[in-house]
Amino acid sequence: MNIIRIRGVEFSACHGLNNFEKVEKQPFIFDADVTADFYGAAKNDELLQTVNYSSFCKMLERVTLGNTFNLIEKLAYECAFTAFEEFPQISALSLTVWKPQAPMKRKFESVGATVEMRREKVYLSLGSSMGDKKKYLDTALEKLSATRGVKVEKVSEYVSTEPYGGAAENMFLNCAACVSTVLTPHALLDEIHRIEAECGRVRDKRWGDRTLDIDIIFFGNENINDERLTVPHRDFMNRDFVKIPLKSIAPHLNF
Ligand code: A4P
Ligand code: MG
Repeated sequence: MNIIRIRGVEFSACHGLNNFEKVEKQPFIFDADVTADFYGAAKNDELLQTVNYSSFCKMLERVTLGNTFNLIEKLAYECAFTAFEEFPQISALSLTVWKPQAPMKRKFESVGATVEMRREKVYLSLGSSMGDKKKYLDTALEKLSATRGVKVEKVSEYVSTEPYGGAAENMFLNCAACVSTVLTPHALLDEIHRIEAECGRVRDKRWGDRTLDIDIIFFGNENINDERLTVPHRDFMNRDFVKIPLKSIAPHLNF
């Protein structure tokens, strides 16, 4: 693993819940551990093949000085999202924002917020069996693309499939998508539920007809089994409408 370490980068800026903090500058200090494969850069002694720490600090400065947020949590997230958007070489990031002069009537050294993010490859299965099915799949993919921290990398052809499971009556239109994301699995699930709701999804009958259904099939190499999420998807091996589109965009996947 290769990590570029940045410590103590300081800017004077206006962030805080109190009104006076929105106009009076105070110091914000950043520490970052930037994970990026810089073997090529080391081998060739070539800056273009790594994350330029000076450009990274300029990005921190632009986000910090260009906004006024209530919370250091928000500032940390904004910087982390922007880092992944602007530096494709970054695979993981730990970023801390310190606020040593936070208005607290007690003696303290500093307060800080740390965001840890990792870029993961995720495979999704999308399906629609009501209304303008193609439009629902198109809209879902647009909404996924517009979601902060999510990038749609590849989408399969749309395929018309027989209803599976017994409860649905209509034919489905299905596709698979590969997305890269820095969201956690549960945060991505929340965004998926938002997109389903915005596309008029009503949760009534299990396996019933629906305007839009998005299932997470794989999330990196993660195995998750809790009350909200089972990954890999618990039933995908029995579903050709998932496996065939998925194989078409990711023939390397072993299942
Ligand atoms: N959940 C757990 N794991 C996951 C996961 N990996 N991805 C939870 C997404 N959600 C996951 O799902 C119920 C709950 O499952 C979610 O709240 C989430 O927390 P849901 O979408 O609300 O309910 P559902 O879709 O009615 O039930 P279920 O069991 O998820 O149905 P499926 O498995 O999605 O099947 N036939 C064809 N030809 N094509 C289809 O696309 N789809 C279904 C739905 C049935 N038949 C079909 C198709
Ligand atoms: Mg579902």
